[in-house]
Amino acid sequence: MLLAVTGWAPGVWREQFALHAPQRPIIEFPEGEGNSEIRYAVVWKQRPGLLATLPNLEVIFSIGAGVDHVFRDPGLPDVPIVRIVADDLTLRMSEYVVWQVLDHLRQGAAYRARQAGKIWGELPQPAASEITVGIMGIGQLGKDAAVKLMALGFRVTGWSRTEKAMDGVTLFNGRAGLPEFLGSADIVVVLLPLTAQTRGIINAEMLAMMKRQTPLGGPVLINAGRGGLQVERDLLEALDSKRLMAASLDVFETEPLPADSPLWSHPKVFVTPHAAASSDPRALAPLILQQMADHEAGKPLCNLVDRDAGY
Ligand code: NDP
Ligand code: OXD
Repeated sequence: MLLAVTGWAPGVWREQFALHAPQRPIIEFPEGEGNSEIRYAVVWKQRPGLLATLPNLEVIFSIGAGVDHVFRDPGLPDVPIVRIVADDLTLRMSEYVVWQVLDHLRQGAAYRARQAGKIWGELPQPAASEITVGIMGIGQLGKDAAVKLMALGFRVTGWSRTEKAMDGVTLFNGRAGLPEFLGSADIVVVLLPLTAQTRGIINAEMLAMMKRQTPLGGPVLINAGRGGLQVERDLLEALDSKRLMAASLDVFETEPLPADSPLWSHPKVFVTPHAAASSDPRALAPLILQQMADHEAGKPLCNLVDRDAGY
């Protein structure tokens, strides 16, 4: 297999693959170009053009759930692309979503500011049952977050590309369903993939569709999908004009977030460094290896990416 992982320490992936499948030779980028023995490429932000040089490549494995980084390569060979769908990753994302939703519900930012000023005083405390959390992109990650939020008493809605059903969750789909979805959510959690259809979707037009009055004092946005989904200029404008009450952002138009971005120090923004749900090689390398073994045993690959849809 070729390990073509950039922008992420590849060493720990190599260690885990070697530990669980010592019989599988691993070639690590920048080696491997043109190598006819490579059957599998395990990638994160692979160098564009690299995979097209591998004449016997059978499968591309993304070490993340998102595959926009794979599609950045205009010369991508026409072989199946497998992405990560794994309990370990899903649980981490649900932790992040629940953490942020609860922080907004319980006014974490306001209490931290009060503590800094040694101010004793209780703030209004809306109940979870008064809050509707709208999950924009209710796929593998969004569905699990929905279940966990409902267990805490939140009302949950979801928005997807295709029509779906989920117990206890009011679902909307397509562009036609967007205004009602946004207009009924107090907190919007974005867990969309970055595709040609979703790029820049968090823009002034979308922010204007969000609910005006909420029990939290205004609508809240949480984006852990991809930075390319958001137009940061529009987000800042919505925050500064009080159209948006607060935002938790894990992903950014440019990563790492540049030091001069106003988002770093904005009082209404909570920043994490694309860390909502880390891919843990200890949990995920064995799953990738299992798929290779299944493929060699003639079984179908799971978690395949739909090239036309882009996710
Ligand atoms: P899924 O493919 O399982 O779910 C994606 C959801 O988005 C689906 O509900 C899908 O609709 C919906 N969707 C896609 N395109 C559109 C569209 N044009 N309009 C409306 N809805 C749309 O992906 P996952 O849940 O596994 O992951 C989601 C994303 O989370 C990843 O692509 C990645 O970008 C991000 N991520 C971020 C991490 C982080 O640490 N910040 C970690 C892991 C993932 P439908 O159900 O109809 O297909
Ligand atoms: C992913 C990510 O897509 O970590 O899995 O961003």
